[in-house]
Amino acid sequence: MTRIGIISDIHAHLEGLNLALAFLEEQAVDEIWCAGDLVDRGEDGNDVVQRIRYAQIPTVQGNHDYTARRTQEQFKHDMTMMEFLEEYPDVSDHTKHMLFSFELSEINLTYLDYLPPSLKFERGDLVIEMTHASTFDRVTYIYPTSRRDILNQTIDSSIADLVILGHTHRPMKIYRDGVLRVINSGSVYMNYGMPTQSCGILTLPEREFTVYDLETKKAAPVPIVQLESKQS
Ligand SMILES: [Mn+2]
Repeated sequence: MTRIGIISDIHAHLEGLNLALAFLEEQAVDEIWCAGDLVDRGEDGNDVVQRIRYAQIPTVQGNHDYTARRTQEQFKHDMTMMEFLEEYPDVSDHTKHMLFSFELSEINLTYLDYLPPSLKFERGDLVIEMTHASTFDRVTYIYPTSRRDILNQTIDSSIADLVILGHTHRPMKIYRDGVLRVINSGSVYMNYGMPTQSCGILTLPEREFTVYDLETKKAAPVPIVQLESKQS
């Protein structure tokens, strides 16, 4: 039996990342994988990227990781922003941190640039694909409430037996014909809904997936979708 800790959407919040890593260490998982979006929104972009780098956690490139270098370059040349800061030097620390949160070191930017959009793992007889948004593009949000054909497309666009997604900040489990096919562990820093902070543990070869509330350290109920193969 292998237990894999799944984390996602850290968005420059070191506290959330540390909480998740401490919890998964406590749970003695065999591996930890990350479904992307290490940066933007929070203040700890450099610390988060460095922690993931040093721990050598297999990570895919989220949309925020993909645009990090461009965002930073644009900001440097954004005269309105620079003038704004000159004009209002006493802007709150929080706002300043938000504006400067994408000041990432060159080595961290390079790390983000070279993250793969998708990773495939083989564990026993199972192939598992991890990607940030969807299996067919890099932007679409896959929700439990998404149209059924979109959910089916998510499964059929991958050769994998099981797909791991992030991006929505909403944990979910999608089954087709009673078999677990798509999972999302939610965000370690802020979910839209309950639990507010979460990570997951995937157990193989059983294909069991449990989402944990990082505040209570307890298993959390998550939306489940049951699909049926199309009748031919
Ligand atoms: Mn995202």
